[in-house]
Amino acid sequence: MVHWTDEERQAISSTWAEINVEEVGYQALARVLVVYPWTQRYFSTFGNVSNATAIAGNSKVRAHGKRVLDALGDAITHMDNVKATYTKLSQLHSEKLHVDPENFRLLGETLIISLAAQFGAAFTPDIQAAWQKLLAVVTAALSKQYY
Ligand code: HEG
Repeated sequence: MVHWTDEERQAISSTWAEINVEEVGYQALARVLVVYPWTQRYFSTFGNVSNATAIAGNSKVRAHGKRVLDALGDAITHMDNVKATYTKLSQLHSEKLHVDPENFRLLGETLIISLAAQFGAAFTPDIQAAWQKLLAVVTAALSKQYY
């Protein structure tokens, strides 16, 4: 089982308390779509996501960014049990959505960049380390039901 120190729990909960999940979710997802353009193909039902301007005006991207961050909130609520929390979500991404699990890691990286952009110097190396660890746990849990 993953061990979390009090400092790590505090770093994550204090950051989480200060973010707007819709805005940060949108920022992270928009960066994935622009920086790693092959991810656009998973969102063919969302209409035009082919460039930064189209993505900025796409309400489905915004809604989905919020949904992803709400799911991340479930992981934060269940930090000691992320694998079980994500069993169904992992199955969905594997069996129905056929999302290559490498993309979970990429979204984690763009989320880190979105947090750094919001918090600036307050996003210290220690706080980043706690978030990198959480996102590694999330990525592993979302990848668990792939075979
Ligand atoms: Mg996924 C649906 C969470 C990364 C592509 N994603 C969903 C849903 C959730 C979710 C909660 C809705 C599930 C449902 O309908 O019951 N996604 C989620 C998390 C993360 C993630 C927590 C990573 C931290 N997803 C992710 C990535 C891609 C992707 C990296 C592709 C590059 N997700 C994807 C697609 C859908 C979902 C295509 C279906 C969207 C739709 O049709 O509405």
